[in-house]
Amino acid sequence: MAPDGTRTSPRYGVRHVTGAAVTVRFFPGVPVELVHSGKVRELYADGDDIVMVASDRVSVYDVVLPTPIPGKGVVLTQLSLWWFGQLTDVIANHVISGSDVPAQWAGRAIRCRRLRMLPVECIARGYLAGLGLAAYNETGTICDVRLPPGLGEGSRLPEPVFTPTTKAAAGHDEPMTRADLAALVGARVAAELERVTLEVYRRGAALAAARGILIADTKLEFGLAPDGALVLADEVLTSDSSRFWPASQWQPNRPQRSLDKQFLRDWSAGLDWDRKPPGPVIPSDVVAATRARYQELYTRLTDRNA
Ligand code: Q0Z
Repeated sequence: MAPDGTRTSPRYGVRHVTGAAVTVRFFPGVPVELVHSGKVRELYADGDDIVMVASDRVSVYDVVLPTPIPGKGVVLTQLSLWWFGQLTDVIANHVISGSDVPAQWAGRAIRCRRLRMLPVECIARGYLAGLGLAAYNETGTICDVRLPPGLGEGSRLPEPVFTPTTKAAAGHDEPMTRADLAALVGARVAAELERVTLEVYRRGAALAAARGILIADTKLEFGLAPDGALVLADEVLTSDSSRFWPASQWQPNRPQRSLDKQFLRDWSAGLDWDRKPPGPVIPSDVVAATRARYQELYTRLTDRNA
């Protein structure tokens, strides 16, 4: 604690001081406490802020592979920051800083406002794939929206649709109806989530389409600020939250080629692997090709060098 008793910023020093209590919460090299570890990212608490850190880990068929893709964490973090910046007129976001982060995570961490997260994944779909395709094939609908008959894998939808799902602590996320969503977050917030999710998707998809990239779908997460305002959180329009397809290769009624992971999928499909953990070690040529695809995605979307 400083001699005058003021609170020290809990950034990268040694102590976190609140009033008279001194909480030593740092250990060398990792100045913040881990609060959540995901498949490819970690979430840390730093005082009142949270720091989201993207690793270079990659998953195929939902299995994290033992070999990292160097640069993936930086590219996806920079892409997410860029999208947040493109979307500020649509919705406020949780970003405090992409640079005020511990040095060992430079480029792949974002300091964020800690929000009260809404327990829902807000998905917008412009094309049929994944769980949206499965729901359509079973019922002709997705989240109580009836779709025209005759659509197939990869089909473009007449209009983008909002398909929220529950965030299951364990197991698979379940589709929700609009009534489910309203019961969970209230009618006003539910309507706002739908409007903003579709607007983010439309803006992203239009921008990407002008650069030869189709965004099939995207998953957003939102939180509430202390004043009740809805805030866009987590990551935005990255390849870990969205399906990116090269427009030049799009053809309905078949699985689409993924802009970034196709090398990994093609390579792993040729292995004698049951798609269960542990995943196979990735050979260096496949690492290099995958890395180049992530960089190409970033450069094509943002016009910046990766
Ligand atoms: C994000 C997640 C990750 C694992 C919680 N601004 C925020 N305030 C409070 N909580 C979150 C956020 Cl973004 C929050 N997640 C998702 C991110 C690793 C899980 F990096 N969970």
